[in-house]
Amino acid sequence: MKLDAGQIAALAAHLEDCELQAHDTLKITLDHPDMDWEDAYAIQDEIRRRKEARGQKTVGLKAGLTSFAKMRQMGVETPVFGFLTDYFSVPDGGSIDTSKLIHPKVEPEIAFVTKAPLKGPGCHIGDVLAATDFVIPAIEIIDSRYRDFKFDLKSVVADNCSSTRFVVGGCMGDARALDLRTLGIVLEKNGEPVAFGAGAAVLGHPATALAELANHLGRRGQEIPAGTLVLSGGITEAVSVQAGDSVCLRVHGLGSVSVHFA
Ligand code: OOG
Ligand code: MG
Repeated sequence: MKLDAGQIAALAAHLEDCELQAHDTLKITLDHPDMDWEDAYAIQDEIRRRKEARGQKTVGLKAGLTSFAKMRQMGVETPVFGFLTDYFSVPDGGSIDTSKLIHPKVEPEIAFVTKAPLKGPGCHIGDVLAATDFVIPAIEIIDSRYRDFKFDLKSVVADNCSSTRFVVGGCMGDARALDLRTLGIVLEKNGEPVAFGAGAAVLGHPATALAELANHLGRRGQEIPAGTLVLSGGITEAVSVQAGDSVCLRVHGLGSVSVHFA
């Protein structure tokens, strides 16, 4: 680690304040060019600790930058991992107040819910499928706290991977019966199809994202517990939204999930 405990705490407070007050900031690596991966995850962990200390519950985990479309869009090459807090969860068909957000974008995703713990190292797709209770369509809303979504990997990890809201809905799918690679998706904004894809866009198979998350946690002595909701990452590029927009994600055989921005 290159930062001390005081710097970690101050950067976590700064980034969380930006989230809670919906104002942007410059990427933190400009002032801390030497910060390393451990520092970045320590800042994210401190944001999680701050929320939990206020009584907010961590309700899920996420992998991000897992599709080539997302990696190309953001100019990065490695997946990143974050957490989901209780107030991020929006019901299917619900409404999101854009005045609480900076510059939201939506992502079509496949969410997994586990029924057994997943612990790396050595976790692979087979382990993930065996430990999956069901999969379900999800729209993730991301809102980088960095000006114009301009960041590098360490800055985005510290910022809890731009997490802000998520919606799950539609039908539960059985990962044993579905071919998640050919699972087709259509993302609609205001009734117009704006992005298309299939599960294979996420690291060849979306279960790989959970295997990589379990291996990442395993290196830190942690695991994905049983009963965890995990977002496996945007299948297509993220799409900007503003007040007045409605978004619907249709997933082949698993129905649809939608959300409105007010
Ligand atoms: C980082 C978060 C990316 C995904 O699904 O790829 C993410 C960002 O692009 O701001 O959640
Ligand atoms: Mg995402």
